[in-house]
Amino acid sequence: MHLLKDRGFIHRTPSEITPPAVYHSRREWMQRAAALGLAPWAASGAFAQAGIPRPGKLAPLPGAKSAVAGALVMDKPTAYADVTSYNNFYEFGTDKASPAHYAGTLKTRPWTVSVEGEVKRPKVYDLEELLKLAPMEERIYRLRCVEGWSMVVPWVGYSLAELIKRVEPTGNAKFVQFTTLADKAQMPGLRASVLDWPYTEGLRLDEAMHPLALLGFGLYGEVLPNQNGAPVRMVLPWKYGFKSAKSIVKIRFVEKQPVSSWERAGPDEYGFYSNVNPQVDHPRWSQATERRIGEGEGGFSSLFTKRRPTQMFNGYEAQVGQLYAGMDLKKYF
Ligand SMILES: Nc1nc2c(c(=O)[nH]1)N[C@H]1C(S)=C(S)[C@@H](COP(=O)(O)O)O[C@H]1N2
Ligand SMILES: [Mo]
Repeated sequence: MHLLKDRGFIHRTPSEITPPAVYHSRREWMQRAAALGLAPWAASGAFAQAGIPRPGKLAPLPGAKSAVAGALVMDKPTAYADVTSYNNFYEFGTDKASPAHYAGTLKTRPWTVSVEGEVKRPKVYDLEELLKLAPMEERIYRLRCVEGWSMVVPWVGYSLAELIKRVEPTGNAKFVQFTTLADKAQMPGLRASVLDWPYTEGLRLDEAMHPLALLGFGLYGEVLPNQNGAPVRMVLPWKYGFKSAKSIVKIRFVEKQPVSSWERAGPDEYGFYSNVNPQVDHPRWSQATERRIGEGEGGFSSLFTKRRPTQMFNGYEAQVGQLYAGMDLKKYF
């Protein structure tokens, strides 16, 4: 913790985090869905088919329903308004509302992602090429933030494995490192030294190859809003949210386990694996339960809504548990 404190910043304890406003749009949406006889947790694609429009704020990016095991959870999706206004994207400030306010300055075209390191076919991909690389799928994932809140988001993208297969990792590639854009002209949050910029994250190669590891380009049937990591980000539903780097410009294959930004800032608090685990608490708070954003209509959500139990690997144990067979998860947290 020492290090984060030295930087004049400390990750707030969950009780200090402001709850998001409760939006009427969600209630209306649920009512319309009910009137149409749709299950409330139906995917946004199903809503579109039933004539309920996508948010209509950004360019459409449809995805076919994913056939990947575990890719479509049955939980109700969190309202678009909440998903796009309650964000962690420290490059645009540390308050939950800052990314929605300030990420308008992010320029997402032209955009390239350099795929490099221990691969036979390194390549600087243009975004347009990445968009066409594999068929877009809709995936409804739970997102569990290390701070103790969660959301359910209908993402659009394809498995990162699709890209990895094409660049052909060498025998030396054991880990993958992701790097976010760091441009002071576009990102006002870089003036604060909360983290070492650029934001970096890492995965073991077999984790990165898992079909649930998503390269995300959109949500709710549209391209990603800037505050959610436009134009391309990672989405790792079984890990704490900070593992899913936003606005990625580099994917590097390496032999040694990379040190991620959060791990460097607070090694006792943020481990390399950071798999969601209700039995391994954060040193300063329990991880046993979580608050689902948008739950508890009526404005009393933070204080009086029952927290829900957090699930092992965020509920994806059947799909990803084997990746960690035999590992001491208290040690490799
Ligand atoms: N580059 C970058 N990526 C980031 C973050 C960040 O601050 N910078 N925050 C992480 C955290 S803590 C979470 S919980 C998720 C939030 O994603 P969302 O805003 O789309 O819900 O993004 C992750 N990716
Ligand atoms: Mo987070």
